[in-house]
Order: sequence, then structure tokens, then C-alpha cells
Amino acid sequence: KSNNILKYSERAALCSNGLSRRLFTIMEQKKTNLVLSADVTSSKELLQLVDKTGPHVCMVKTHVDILEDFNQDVVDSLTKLAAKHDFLIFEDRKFADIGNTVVHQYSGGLYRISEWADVVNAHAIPGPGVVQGLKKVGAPKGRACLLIAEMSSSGNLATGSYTQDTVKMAEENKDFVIGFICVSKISSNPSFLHMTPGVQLEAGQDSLGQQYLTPSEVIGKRGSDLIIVGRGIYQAQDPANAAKQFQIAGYDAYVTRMAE
Ligand code: 5BU
Repeated sequence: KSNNILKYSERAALCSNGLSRRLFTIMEQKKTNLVLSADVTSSKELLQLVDKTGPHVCMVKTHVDILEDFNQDVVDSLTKLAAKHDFLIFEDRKFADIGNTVVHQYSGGLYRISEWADVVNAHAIPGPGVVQGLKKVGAPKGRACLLIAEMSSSGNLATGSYTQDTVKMAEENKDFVIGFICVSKISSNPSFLHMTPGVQLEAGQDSLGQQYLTPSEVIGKRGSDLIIVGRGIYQAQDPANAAKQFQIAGYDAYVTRMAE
């Protein structure tokens, strides 16, 4: 069976990494493949947004370095909300340096990302050392990493053999790499997660190169697993309701795909 027709629970059973198993289980239980991209700049706004939309998401993606008032309380509160609503925390840090440098960027500095983020992501451009560095810090804490195999922005260079080589790098580090940021299914291994940003209820683009596809295109036609939605939710008049609409659209596309 390909990963297009396996249920989340069946895929959970195939995962060797505890975090991907947990994510598939949450997706099945909460009936959602929605990742909220909580790209607001005040911590109060962030926590309110996450509390409101929490019931509809399986994961919350952060950019902590855009917060104007970051402090330890923010991540403590975020962690409590993750337990309350049962979602994972993904810091979209996009590590892209040599192993020794990412060790410090991941564990130290102001943000101490490895202390609170279940999942982080990395570019494959430095080679496998970036994964080895992250793994050294993250694996003992039960963390995991996604590799950026494709991007949603127009004119990006993560295409063709770069994408294929990124998939290979993931396969060689399966204990720590649990999947990809991508815009279509790029691996037939059912334990890998495919997560796609650039999603709105209508296709289009913004003024700075972001390109949008719909949930049914991303999950149904392109065979990805999770939709990542930022402005489509937090700029809506009613973010909780918008999250619910994306939850329904994304989950319907998954159910329809399995029935085909
Ligand atoms: P939007 O508001 O739904 O356009 O936000 C998309 C989010 O996903 C935003 O946080 C980006 O940094 C992130 N993103 C992306 O849009 N495209 C990519 O290829 C990658 C990340 Br990698």
C-alpha cells in the first residue's frame, strides 16, 4: 500500500521515531492535518491565537525570532497549551550551517530551541553535518527534524536533483529526520511526513513571492500529508472559525484521497 491510501493510524504503526508516531496518532484522534503557522509578533497575541485554534490543529509552527517580547514564560505557556490541546510544537528555524554551529544555535543563545520545540527544520545545503549536529542535541531529548526538500516561494532553487538528494539524506538519517517541507509527495516511504506551506482556501500569491495552493490540491492531488497555514488563519476575522474551515478542508481531502 502506498502512503496515499494508508490511514494515519496505520502509518503511525510503521514509524520508528516516537514523534512521528505521536503526530500521526494526534492527526487520527483529532481528525486534523492542519498545522497553524503562528507568525504574530507579540507573545500575548501568539498565546491567544494558539489557545483559540488549538482544538483544530495537530501542530503549531513558530518563528520565535519574530516575537518582540520573547521570554521563557512564552515557551512555558506554549508548552502548557500544547498539553491542553494535544499538539506538537515546530520551530521553523531553517538551520543551514555546519554541524558545530547548529549545535549552538539549536541548544543555546536566547531561545534554547531544543528545550521546548518538538520539531525543527533544516536546509540540506550544508550536507549531512547539519543533521548530525542537530541530532547530537535533539535525539537525547526525543526531538526530531524535517528537511526542506522543496519551498513554496516562486523561483526557489530547491528543485530537481537537490530535492532528490534531500530525500536521500533523510533516508540515511531516518532515526532523527521524520519528513519534509515540500509541495508534493516526494517519498513513497509511509513513515515520512510531507508538510506543505503556501496554503489558502483559494490559489494565488502574495506580493513577495509566496505562492498559494488549496488544501484539496495539496492533500488530494499532490499527495502531501499536512497543510501549513499562517495568514489564512491569523489574518481572518475569526481565526478559530478559519482554522476549523482549514481543518475540514484538509481532512476531507485526506478522506477523499483514501476512497479513490
Ligand atoms: P503564510 O502566511 O500561510 O503564507 O505563511 C507560511 C509560513 O510557512 C511562514 O511562516 C513561512 O516562513 C513558512 N514557509 C513558507 O511559506 N514556505 C516555505 O517554503 C517554507 C516555510 Br520552508
